[in-house]
Amino acid sequence: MDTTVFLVGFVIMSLSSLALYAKGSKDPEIRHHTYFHAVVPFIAATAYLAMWFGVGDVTKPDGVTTLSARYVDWSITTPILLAGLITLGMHERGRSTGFMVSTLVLDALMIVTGLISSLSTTPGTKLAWFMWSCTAFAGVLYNLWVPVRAISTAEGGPMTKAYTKNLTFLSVVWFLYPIVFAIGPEGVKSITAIATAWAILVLDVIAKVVYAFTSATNIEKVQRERSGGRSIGAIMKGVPQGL
Ligand code: RET
Repeated sequence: MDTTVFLVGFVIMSLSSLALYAKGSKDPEIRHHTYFHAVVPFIAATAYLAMWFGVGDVTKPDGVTTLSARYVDWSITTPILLAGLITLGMHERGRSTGFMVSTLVLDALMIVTGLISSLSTTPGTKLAWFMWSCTAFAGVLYNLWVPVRAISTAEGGPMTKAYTKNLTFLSVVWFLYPIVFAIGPEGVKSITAIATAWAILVLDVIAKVVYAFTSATNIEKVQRERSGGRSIGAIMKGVPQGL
């Protein structure tokens, strides 16, 4: 079968995602719909890329091929479209779910396409999936650094400082993962598998454990500033039981 259709689908979907984001409303009252609608074609573009490369194609004995990437696409995009519609039906309560959904979806796509890059055997395919994973990663960082930070800054106060500190830490550490991947055996093979395993272990400890501690310290500092230097425990002691 001529697979050009899938390449055309990939190009249309990725450009549409960009256009929907660029043209969509940034009005705080309705911009979550822009996020819902821009992330849907990004998912579809991922599925088309997969279909173009034949990832997930299952050919049955009768010769009929099931394109499983299409079903993965639909199983993620239909709930997002419904979430947008239901938010509208509920008179726009829970508006910030747009940022949450699009960031989490891009994050999941970053990991899945990274896995596909790792499993790919031809250099061109490997590079394409790596680049697409990096694109999803850029989307995650964009959401965190631009719209979510703008909301946080508009709110002001110590919580904004804590958000920016945690975000800076997370961005620097997460940035190192694709670099280790690229230079390791799954990429250009400049470092050995064991060196990669150690590097990822160090990153995992920093991203999970050190991040958890520093993030908790920043959040607790906010609570102390808000409650005039008293710890949450001390405040709760003065609160009548049952509240
Ligand atoms: C891959 C390879 C392809 C390109 C990119 C990647 C990014 C991975 C990241 C992983 C973060 C993992 C964390 C785990 C902690 O629990 C998949 C390596 C962009 C950012 C923080």
